[in-house]
Amino acid sequence: VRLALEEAGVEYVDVAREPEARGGGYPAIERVLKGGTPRPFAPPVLVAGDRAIAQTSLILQWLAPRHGLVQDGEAERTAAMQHQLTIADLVVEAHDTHHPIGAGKYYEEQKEAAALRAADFIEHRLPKFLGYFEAILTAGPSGWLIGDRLTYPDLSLFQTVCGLDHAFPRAMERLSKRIPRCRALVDRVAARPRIAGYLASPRRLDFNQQGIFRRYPELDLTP
Ligand SMILES: N[C@@H](CCC(=O)N[C@@H](CS)C(=O)NCC(=O)O)C(=O)O
Repeated sequence: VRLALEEAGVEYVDVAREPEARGGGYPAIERVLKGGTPRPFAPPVLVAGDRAIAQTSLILQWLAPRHGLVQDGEAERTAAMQHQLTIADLVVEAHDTHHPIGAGKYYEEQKEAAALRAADFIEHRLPKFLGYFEAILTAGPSGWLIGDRLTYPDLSLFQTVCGLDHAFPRAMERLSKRIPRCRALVDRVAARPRIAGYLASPRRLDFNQQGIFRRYPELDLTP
């Protein structure tokens, strides 16, 4: 969501990262989660005017036509949402490598299952998902997922590949030669002037051990 706002050059306030004294932080998240119709289940939530929209894919679908991040045609918009939802599936599976039993339990309570799940993810699911996007990029001449310019699922694929590089550096290194077009897309997104400025700024959050893409070396390929 941040990448879409940054690429579009939209001003926004990342309320969770504002100090509580300025109306931000956890109380601000709680306020947003209690408001809205329907009430959101979980962050992220985009508040725009009197609207509060939850679910990453829906937020992106709502933002994209307003900020030139998707083409006008129905076929292109459907393709964008299809790619976005496939990326969302991949993100859930990446998360489940470290939390295969319960999202509410600590990683340390599910390490054995996590090792099995991560091994299967690395051997089968990761190459299948990224191989799929590689094939989509190979089928078109532009190097973007849809048509001849960047759309919001390109940003999401960028974020996901960066996250996977962080979480599974050895597995991603091994896979890299089989996904040159995904790699080129990542470089191309990172070089967009607004995105480059964002990535170099304090607004960009580092990957960390509380997020979706966590680095547990024991879950990566053995060296
Ligand atoms: N499918 C949702 C997932 C949202 C999500 O998992 N949010 C996390 C924080 S980033 C959360 O607070 N989850 C609470 C929960 O699942 O109980 C999306 O893409 O926005």
